[in-house]
Amino acid sequence: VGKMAAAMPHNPNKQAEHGRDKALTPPEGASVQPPSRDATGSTLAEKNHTEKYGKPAAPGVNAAGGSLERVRADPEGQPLTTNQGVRVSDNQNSLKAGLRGAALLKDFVLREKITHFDHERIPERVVHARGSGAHGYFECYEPLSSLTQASLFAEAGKITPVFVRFSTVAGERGSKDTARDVRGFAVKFYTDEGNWDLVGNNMPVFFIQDAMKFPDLVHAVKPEPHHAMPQAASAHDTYWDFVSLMPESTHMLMWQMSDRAIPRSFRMMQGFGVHTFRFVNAQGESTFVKFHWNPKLGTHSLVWDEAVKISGADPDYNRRDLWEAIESGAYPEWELCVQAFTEEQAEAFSFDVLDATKIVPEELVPLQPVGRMVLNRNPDNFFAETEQVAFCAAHVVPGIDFTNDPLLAGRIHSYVDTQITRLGGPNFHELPINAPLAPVQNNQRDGMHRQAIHRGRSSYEPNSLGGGCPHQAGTQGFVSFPEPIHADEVRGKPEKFAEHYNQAALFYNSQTEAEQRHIAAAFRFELSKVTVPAVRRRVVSMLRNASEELAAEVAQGLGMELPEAMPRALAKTPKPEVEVSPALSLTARQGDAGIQSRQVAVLVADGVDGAAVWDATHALQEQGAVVRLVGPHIGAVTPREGPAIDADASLENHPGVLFDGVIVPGGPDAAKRLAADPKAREFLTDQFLHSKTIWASRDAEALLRQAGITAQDEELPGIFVTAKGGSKALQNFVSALGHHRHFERERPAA
Ligand code: HDD
Repeated sequence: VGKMAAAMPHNPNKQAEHGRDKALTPPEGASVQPPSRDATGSTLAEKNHTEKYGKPAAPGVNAAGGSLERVRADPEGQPLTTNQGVRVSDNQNSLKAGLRGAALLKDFVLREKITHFDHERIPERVVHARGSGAHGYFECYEPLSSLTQASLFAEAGKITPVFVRFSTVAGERGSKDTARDVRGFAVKFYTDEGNWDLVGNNMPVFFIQDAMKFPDLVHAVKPEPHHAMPQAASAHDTYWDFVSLMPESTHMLMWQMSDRAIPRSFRMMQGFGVHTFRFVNAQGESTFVKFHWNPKLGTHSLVWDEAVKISGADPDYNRRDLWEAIESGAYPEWELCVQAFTEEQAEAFSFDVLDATKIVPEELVPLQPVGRMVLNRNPDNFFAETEQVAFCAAHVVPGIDFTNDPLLAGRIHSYVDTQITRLGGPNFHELPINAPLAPVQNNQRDGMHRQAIHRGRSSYEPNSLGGGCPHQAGTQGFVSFPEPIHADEVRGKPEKFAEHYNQAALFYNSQTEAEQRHIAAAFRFELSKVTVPAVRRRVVSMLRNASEELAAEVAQGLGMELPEAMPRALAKTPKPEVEVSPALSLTARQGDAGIQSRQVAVLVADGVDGAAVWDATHALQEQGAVVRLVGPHIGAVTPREGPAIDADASLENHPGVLFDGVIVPGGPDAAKRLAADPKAREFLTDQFLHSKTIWASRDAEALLRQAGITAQDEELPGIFVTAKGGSKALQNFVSALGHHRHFERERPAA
């Protein structure tokens, strides 16, 4: 019997199992082989090693730390096993008492599999639940030792590995990418003196001044508690109720209602440390510092109508963009800049630098570039890396310290605390993505899921039984900046914190006309979703203190009388140093990358001018654009002459909102087919309304007219209608595409 069981371990009549052999075996050539994993990795992006990825842990380094290679699991050529490494013979059928009999309790293979599955989910982040991550490196330009002893800034050319996570704030883990929201911009630097997390946003200010209000803010913006709506949206009663009672939020509201809240790409947005931090040099001297990340591709955004449509067409829009750019080798890059200023300078400012609702205008303290960050590798596994990464505003390294910003103080507590629930215990620092490259040694012990195997008898300090180790590092370690303090313990705010409108006005007044129009439209949209008129009135009364023009426009858009301005907290408003700052407009940073990684659609249908399709496609690809051939359906399209064209996208699965520009090549038959297709018309209408670049053959005139593009419109910027193709026309298209959008032609109602 024993022998028989070994030869026929399952159903003795295995071949007869219903549908077994044919249904589960893909025909030859129809299965995808995993990429072969050689020493350099499997994908282009993987070939770019970072130290975190490529090297074994140094002796003495935390057992969980160091190289991620150590924990990578590749199934290639491997049999399926249980978690105990026992090979699984049959992954289709549970163990039963007879083919039609009851399942057996002793089926440990089934039970292990189901039990593990039952516990696959962990709690999502209470805010910033939806995010996308990438690996890369930071490179220091010049030694910054006069300002800071932080080792990552110690030498020109010094490389420090990083992991970055971008996120929306309010939406749940599965929510859309293009919600109107702040974007998180969190960077973990694995420096050789420990991890530094710069946990910032794509906006340089915050809604509130004191961490005491953070739970209130988040409760107000999240879906309302009784019916859990709306998802990933601030356009609802409780949010506007709260912010309208918190006039300190006015400045942040300007940013949040601006196009910055709907970035075209994570790769095209700025990042900010928000708070004022301290640099501390080796002599113990401190300088205040603000951190800025400026994207090489420039700052570019969507327009609202487009964002709304993208959320249906591709809810993963920003995540996909980041992933595909890195896979294709178009590595996103940012320059890190600092604004460094002394406490004495700060004393003289009309605002308080400890107030996170205020910026330090660049005109007051210029930006100093200190290094660059390149993201060059996608994570191997979303959960292990992007989901389990734990950022913490308290993670600083020698040379970087806090200030007394009361919002920052709460953060120093909150981030570690939240991981204990989210990641299930106090040892989350040992997860490979969180573990530092620097050695970890201390007497913290045990707890859920401990990985390190601590050796020796002593887990206390001082000790003599362990040779006194690990010993404290004295001045070689992190020394908190010894800020002198002479004060009473109070609950309250300094007086400058009470001025809420100067910088809201500064922001609004520094925007271009189109940006101002979009801000007014955003307030109108959001407040039109508010069902309580008193809340709408309170917001508009607040706006009057920032901009009468904006308040009037919003009031008109909401069909309401202009209310009285909200009383100000300060009797006398301090005069701001700067009243207009061009750097605050998105147009200030257009980037220098031309059309690299821009998405262009070439519309194709039977009868299209094949030569024109390929000329345009190849020329654009040469300049780094991503070209998709979009047809009425995917697959073969028959051109006027030449071989069939393989459309890789369709008007249905890739609508116009997913592209930065469109080309409609010649071919009267193709043009006629497209003009008769409502989806092609909508494609062009959206491209036109969203101020994108359009180049169409004269053959496509009927399509243009159907899309609402008149003969006069053809004269507008970013629209080219030509009888023939040719390099001049192509050049015009490329240079217009490089401008991103042509808001000059925007119709005010858009
Ligand atoms: Fe926060 C996550 C950024 C104020 C408490 N925050 C979180 C993330 C970012 C920020 C980017 C996501 C990190 C990731 O990708 O995992 N938060 C900010 C900025 C703030 C800010 C720029 C203001 C300047 N946050 C703030 C306050 C508190 C928190 C005042 C609490 C007192 N934040 C959290 C948190 C989160 C978080 C609850 C949720 C998940 C996590 O930490 O890991 O602890």
